[in-house]
Amino acid sequence: MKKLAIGYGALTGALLTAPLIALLFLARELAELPFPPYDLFDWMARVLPGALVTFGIDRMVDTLTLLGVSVADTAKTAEKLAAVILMFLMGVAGGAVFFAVFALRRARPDIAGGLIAGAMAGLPMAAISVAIEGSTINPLLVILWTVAVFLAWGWALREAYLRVIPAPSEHHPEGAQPASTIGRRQFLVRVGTATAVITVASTGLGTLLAGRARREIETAASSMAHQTVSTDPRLSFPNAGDPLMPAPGTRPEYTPLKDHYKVFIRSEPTVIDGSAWTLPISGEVDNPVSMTIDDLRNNYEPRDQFVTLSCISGRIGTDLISTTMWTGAGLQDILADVSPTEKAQYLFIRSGDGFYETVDLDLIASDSRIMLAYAWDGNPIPIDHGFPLRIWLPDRYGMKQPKWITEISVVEDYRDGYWVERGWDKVARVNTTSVIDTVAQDAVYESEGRTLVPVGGIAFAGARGISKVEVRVDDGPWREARLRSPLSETTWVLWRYDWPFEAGQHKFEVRCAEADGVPQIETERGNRPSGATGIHEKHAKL
Ligand SMILES: Nc1nc2c(c(=O)[nH]1)N[C@H]1C(S)=C(S)[C@@H](COP(=O)(O)O)O[C@H]1N2
Ligand SMILES: [Mo]
Repeated sequence: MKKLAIGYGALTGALLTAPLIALLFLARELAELPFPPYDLFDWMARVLPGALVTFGIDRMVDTLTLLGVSVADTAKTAEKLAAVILMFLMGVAGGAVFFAVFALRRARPDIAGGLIAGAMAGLPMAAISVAIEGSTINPLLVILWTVAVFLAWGWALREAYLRVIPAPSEHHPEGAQPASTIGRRQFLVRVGTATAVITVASTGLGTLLAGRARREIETAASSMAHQTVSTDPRLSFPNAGDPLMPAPGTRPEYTPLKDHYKVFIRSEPTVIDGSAWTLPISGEVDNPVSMTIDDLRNNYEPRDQFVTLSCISGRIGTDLISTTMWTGAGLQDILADVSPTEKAQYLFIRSGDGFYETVDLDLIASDSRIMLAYAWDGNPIPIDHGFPLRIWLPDRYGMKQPKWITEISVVEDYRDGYWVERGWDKVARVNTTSVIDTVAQDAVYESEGRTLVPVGGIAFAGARGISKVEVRVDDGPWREARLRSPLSETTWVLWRYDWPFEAGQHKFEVRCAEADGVPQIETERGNRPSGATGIHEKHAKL
């Protein structure tokens, strides 16, 4: 009977947890309530050791890459699926444990038993949601809703137990059919049907509503757009006159916004209502302020900058690198207005998703390009990329550059940022890297009696510029590639090398040097803690 009870408990857990998750999803889309599966998953990612989380992410990226799917598009989907499955399995386990406990004790659970089980799940879950959602949702609402929902789950678990597990008096000698078998079967079929209906209906309705809040904010943001940048950056590329055409198959020099890579710590991007948002800058300052997005736009000379941003977790040849035009207010100008005190040493920046970083005031003083950016590609920064405000630091990996900024404190003491606390580099200066995008076998052409294959890609050295790119085929001599002038001194450089065609299987390698001649590090090194180094290679059969 005990084994049977565990089995029925697991089944009941499954039948109750599926509609629970679906209802939580619907509630989130209807009323912007928290979605515990994501919160639990995000919380685990936050509290587990950084090395373990990175390991997990890397294995997932490897798997996705092996499956041949785009990491950028699929990683978050896989993560969300994992979050939902995790909560479902916890519900299955919870049901099994509940049934096992009472079957072992040969006790009938009373209402309190069910509610206690619900509270044991609901209270920690509520605490986790409050911790993760931070100030974005009213904590009292989060607690009430989460606890209520899980209490209902516990209550239903107990009701199911009473119907599924026969009372001890009904026990029959081995082999005899318990009288309740038929009733139990009918009950489970009924619960199963109700489960299916609720799960499908809630998921369907939730999907229909999905992204409602987000769309409202997007509409509001785009109505601000006309105040942003006057010219379309794509109409005025500064290097438009450069005659060097990239090899066919080279990535776009200016990344279409929808293709810009995305990295964020939570399962979903953080949605901030730009019209209600203000940025407090306080702490070690003589003149604390609170700025609206219009203050930042109107009171400071807008700075446009073509920027290549990259992620420290990318391996050699990664997709986690993109280029667009950033517009914002110079941080030196803003600091001049708030006037830091003698003691001030750092900015401590907090974000709406719980992310944080420290920026050295000396760094800001040394580089007038550092800005608080409110526009990308001439429009308000997209929600996924940090609407309404993010910082830009030239020459640093993305991990040092908070999106969705909600608060800036000027402080005396240094504090490690979110990823630094999890074992990544304190400075996170971009490693110089070069990548082969294409060996354009379909674009082979004749020139001066020779057959040439265009080979091309990018090279990037943060804000240090690129002076040279070299290509080597089959371990032969390094040959210099031609460089296209970049969009700015802080973007990648497109290069091209036309290789004399030889049929067969070949290995192509690339390396580069910074503007002052410092070569890229050729030694192969993994991404953690300071970003990957090594030579990118591509194999092609011609
Ligand atoms: N608030 C916040 N800012 C953040 C992050 C984040 O998770 N939360 N991720 C950082 C990392 S690791 C990178 S690589 C860049 C990515 O910016 P993007 O998604 O706009 O490309 O944002 C950085 N800023
Ligand atoms: Mo990153």
